This record gives sequence, structure tokens and C-alpha cells, in this order.
Amino acid sequence: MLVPCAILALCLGVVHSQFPRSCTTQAAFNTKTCCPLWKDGSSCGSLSGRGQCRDLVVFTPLAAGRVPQHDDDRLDWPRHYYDNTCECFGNYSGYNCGECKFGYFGDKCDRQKINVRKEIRQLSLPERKRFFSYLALAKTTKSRDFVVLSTGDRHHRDTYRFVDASVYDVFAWIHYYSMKAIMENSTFDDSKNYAHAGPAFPGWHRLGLLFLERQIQLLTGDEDFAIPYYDWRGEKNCSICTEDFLGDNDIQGILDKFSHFASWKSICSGFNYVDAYCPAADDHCQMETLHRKPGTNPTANWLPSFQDVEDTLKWKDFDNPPYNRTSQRNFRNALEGFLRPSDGITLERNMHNLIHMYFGGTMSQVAISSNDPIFTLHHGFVDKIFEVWMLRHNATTDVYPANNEPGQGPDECATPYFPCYRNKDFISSSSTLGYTYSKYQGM
Ligand code: KOJ
Ligand code: ZN
Repeated sequence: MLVPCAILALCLGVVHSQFPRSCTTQAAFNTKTCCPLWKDGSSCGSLSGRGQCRDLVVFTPLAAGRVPQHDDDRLDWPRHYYDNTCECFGNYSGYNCGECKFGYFGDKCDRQKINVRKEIRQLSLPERKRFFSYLALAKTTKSRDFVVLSTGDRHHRDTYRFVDASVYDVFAWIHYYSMKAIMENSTFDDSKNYAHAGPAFPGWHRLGLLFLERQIQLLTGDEDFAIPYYDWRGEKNCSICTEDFLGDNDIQGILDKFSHFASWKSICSGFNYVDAYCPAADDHCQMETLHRKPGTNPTANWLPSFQDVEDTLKWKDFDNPPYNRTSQRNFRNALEGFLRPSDGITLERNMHNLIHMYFGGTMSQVAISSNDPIFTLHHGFVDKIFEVWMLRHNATTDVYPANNEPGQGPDECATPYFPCYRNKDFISSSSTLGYTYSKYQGM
């Protein structure tokens, strides 16, 4: 009998993307079902009224004009892997309906709570110490719920394996997995990916921060935990690159040995291999240590100004055709930083992209940037700007445009998050997701 290659190959490699661990069994792949048991012993907690296992229910039609094809395992996420997933009721959420929607807490998910994300320099000393100790715990604790995908050659599904990773590394891996070149007809198009250079960018990264924040809340039992942000407007240099904050580095970019992240290594290096996901150096895919060279790249040795942020916020359109890195006169591309914010026309590196390049080293390589916790603080501020823009322009989900960027359609799932969150649903106030931003320097 001919077993479809993908399924057979996946079965061989199963050890136990952000893939729920319990959905990487042979049975799960054979049946394309990810409806795990909740603690009441029923699939999706159905006996307790939390949810039910449904076919296709969380998925919506393909973006207009795109022909379905199954070359790239992430396209039409998560259909390559699963057709049946949990549909959760009310405030229940998570891959088995065992958790609460963002912003809700308690056994019955009936307690709403809004945390304030503060600028890192606004944290008290105990708050700052707590933040660093939570990150250390997240970096060293194996994720109970998720495993990550590691492959040899992406063309060969018999090289796919699911491996353990720490809570922080699952977060870093999600960003890595989203940005790998898209495979179509067995060739790679690295001008496109699922998280950048299109309208999904702000919401995709918002979801990434929510994922990490919630994982840390669950790991520590601290429901009050909120990730801090770094307001880089008008900075002459990186004032948080000190031992008390994110750490100092030497001229070669190596972090000072007494700094918090000195021993951190990136998961899934090998960013120059388009044809592999996370080619592992060891069982945990851990590779080179973090590197940073803030302000030393002559083409990116400054940080965006207060005016750059104001100019970005003035653009009324969320995004514009062709909905990629060349889109003009719109908020998304100005924020992402492929566009000069003041004229909305000149293609230049600014805003979000400029910060990444300013830091050099790990932060400047899209495949591994999320390994450096500065990524989290930087994207916290990018998300704050997104929030301010939505408020200022009364933006609602219908400003999210239909478009042909793979995985970036309004009704497509932000890829590769699990369960499915639709891209357009992130055009809504952060308070509905359980957080707000502190005021800092007039914003
Ligand atoms: C790293 C990233 C990113 C952009 C750049 C530079 O993660 O999104 O580096 O353009
Ligand atoms: Zn990114």
C-alpha cells in the first residue's frame, strides 16, 4: 500500500512546530487530528463543556487567487499536519481547550485581568530582577506542552523530527520557522515569509509576545507578569545595553560574562540553510552564543527619532497594494521599516528594521533575532506603536486587507501558531487581549 510520503516520514521521526507534544504521535498524524485529551479525560475537554473536536472548523477559505498546493508544509497552516482540531467555547482556549483566552484567568476562565506592560526603565529593582529570573527559568525549563520541528532536507519528509526545546526556545523557534523561505514547486522564494513584509507583520509579532508572556505566566504561576518594552525613540546609543539591564558586550560582540544572557545560545542557527528547518547541532538545537554590536554598523548606527515615530503614526492606511516591502504611504510598511516614515514613498531602512540592524549580531539576522531577549523588548515597543495607531485611527478588523502574500490573508491563521488565530483579529485593542501599555515620555 502506498502511504502518503509526508505521513509516513513524519511517523518515522516522531519523538514524542510550535507543535503540541501530544499531537506529534503516529496516531495524530495518521488521522490528521490534534484534539488532545484535557484533564477530565475527554478530547478538547468536551465532557466539561470546554470545547469539541471539529473538522476544519477553525479554518477559513484560501486567500483569493491562490492555488492550493502542498509543497511548503506551513502553507494553509495547519492543514498539512491537521484537519481536525479543538474548537473551544466561551473564554476557553489552547490546543486542548485547557487554557484561557488571553486576558482571562482561573479554572473557569471567568476572571478578566489587564496587565500593564512597562518601559523597562520604569520597573522597580525587584520587578526588573524578577523579569531576568523568569527569563532564565524560561530558557532552562523544557516545555511540557510543545516540541519543535528539526529537519535535514525540507524536500525529504523522512528527515523531519520533533524535538524538545525550552519554553523560551519554543518562542524563538516559532519566529525562525515563520521566516524560512517559502517552498513552491520545490524551489524557494526567500522574498516572502509568514511573519514579515506584509500585513500580518504587526499582529503576528503581537501574538508572539502574547505567547511568551502567557507561557511565562503559566511557568511561574505569576498572573501579573507582563513583558517590559524598550522605548528607543531618540536614543543616542543603546542605554539599556548595560550590566544592570540587557548586558554590555565587547568589541567582538560577545556579551560580558557577568551579564544576564552571557551563556545564552541560539536555537536553530544555520540560518543560511534555506533547505532545512533548524538543522540541529545537538539534541536541543542550541548553537552559537548571542552576539551584539550596537551602533557599530556604519549603515545603521543611529536609532529612530521621536519624529520618525510621529511620522509613522500619521499614515491612515493600514497597508496598501502590493502589500509587501514596496508598499507606499501606509502605516504597516512605515512601522516595519522598509519605508521612510515622513514621505511614505522612499524605500529605506528605518523604524523596526533599523533597530534590528543597529544591534548587529544575533538581532540583525531574521532567522535568529528572537533568541536575544532584546527582541522581546524591541517588539514590545513596536506593538505599543501599533496600539497607539489603532486608537488614533479607530482601526477595526476590516482595515486588514485581502492580499496574496502566503499566510497573510485576513482569514488565514497566523503561521505557525497553535491553535489558529486569524491575522485580522489582531486589529483590536490590546485590552481585549489582557494588557495595556504604560505612558512613557509623552506616549
Ligand atoms: C531581524 C529581524 C527583522 C528584520 C531585520 C533586519 O527579525 O525582522 O533583522 O531588517
Ligand atoms: Zn520578526
